[in-house]
Amino acid sequence: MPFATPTKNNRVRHDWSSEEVLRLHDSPFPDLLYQAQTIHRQYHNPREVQLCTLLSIKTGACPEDCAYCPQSAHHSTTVEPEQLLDVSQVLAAARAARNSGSTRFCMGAAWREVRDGREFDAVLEMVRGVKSLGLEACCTLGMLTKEQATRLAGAGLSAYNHNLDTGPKFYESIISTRSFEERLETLRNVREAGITVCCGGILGMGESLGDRADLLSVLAALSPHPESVPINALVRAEGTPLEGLPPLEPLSMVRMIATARVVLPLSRIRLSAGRLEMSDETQALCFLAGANSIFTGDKLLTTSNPGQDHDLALLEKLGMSPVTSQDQDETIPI
Ligand code: SAM
Ligand code: DTB
Ligand code: SF4
Repeated sequence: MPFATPTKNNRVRHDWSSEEVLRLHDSPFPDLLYQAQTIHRQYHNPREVQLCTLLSIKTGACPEDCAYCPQSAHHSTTVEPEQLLDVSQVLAAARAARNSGSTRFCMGAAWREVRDGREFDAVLEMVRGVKSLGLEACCTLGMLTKEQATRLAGAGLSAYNHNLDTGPKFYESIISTRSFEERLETLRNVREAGITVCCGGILGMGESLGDRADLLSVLAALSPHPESVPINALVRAEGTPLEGLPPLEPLSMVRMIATARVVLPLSRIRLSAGRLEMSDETQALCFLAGANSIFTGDKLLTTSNPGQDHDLALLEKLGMSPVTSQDQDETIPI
């Protein structure tokens, strides 16, 4: 198989067609992995993994109807809704995350969008506090206006997570209350405010391989590329419409990560939700394919995650290590 070209004139590409991405994705596994590894080693240290810690700062009762999400008020799940946490509670969790080796702390709220007022002011305070601990601060709060993005940037926010989740054609079968175009609009607001972009998707929701290729093609068209790209395996949460779907075939996660690595050569690819159901061997293959970030800690937002001890032991077994210093939060050139 001829090598796909991730760069042209040394610049990352923004013109990946979905067909081209799909061809790459479906190429023989040894060729795909070789190509992904070659690119990974060109732009990243293959032995390093970024550790990020998540905290749900406002849980449940979300007005959106995302079919995968245990926090949607449209589904009857085991998640108990909670008010916004206090700044002090959040900062205590951030300090603990830092002390156990995380370099990025990500705060998630089950909101459709940010509303100005007391709660947003508290979130800005959390961002300032997390930064002052020497951590990268990330938020995922739903839709943002340009002004809100600017205020978050002013508080020192390093990154904003806002996932496209899947390709534009499949999107409408998963979420009806917010559109793909609205997601892109928030991503533009984040970028214009000078905050780095964290944007990815979920595998295993019943999408086709073409939908996965569509997602990567849309991500590649963003300029600059998102600095972080979380690839989640669906956590089949009880009470959600997707709870009965079959588990994701492990090698399809490896293929998606390898394809993302080639198409988005400079981005950090995060092996995100779903690791609890993944063997160490699958995770090792994901690292070989170019994943260089994970969420650590016992909990994601509302569901379980492998414990930090297990993750550190796995990295050690593989001769790999956590990133120790902060990234420079650099924006990807072009
Ligand atoms: N409400 C905000 C939003 O949707 O942007 C922020 C929080 S939301 C929980 C963040 C992301 O978590 C979603 O975009 C989705 O990609 C991911 N997510 C939620 N539930 C999931 C699940 N059951 N399995 C995998 N990923 C999930
Ligand atoms: C992302 O892509 N995955 C994280 C983070 N960004 C916010 C969230 C995963 C959530 C999994 C389901 C839960 O724990 O509620
Ligand atoms: Fe709400 Fe975000 Fe969950 Fe959708 S993914 S229901 S917007 S918390």
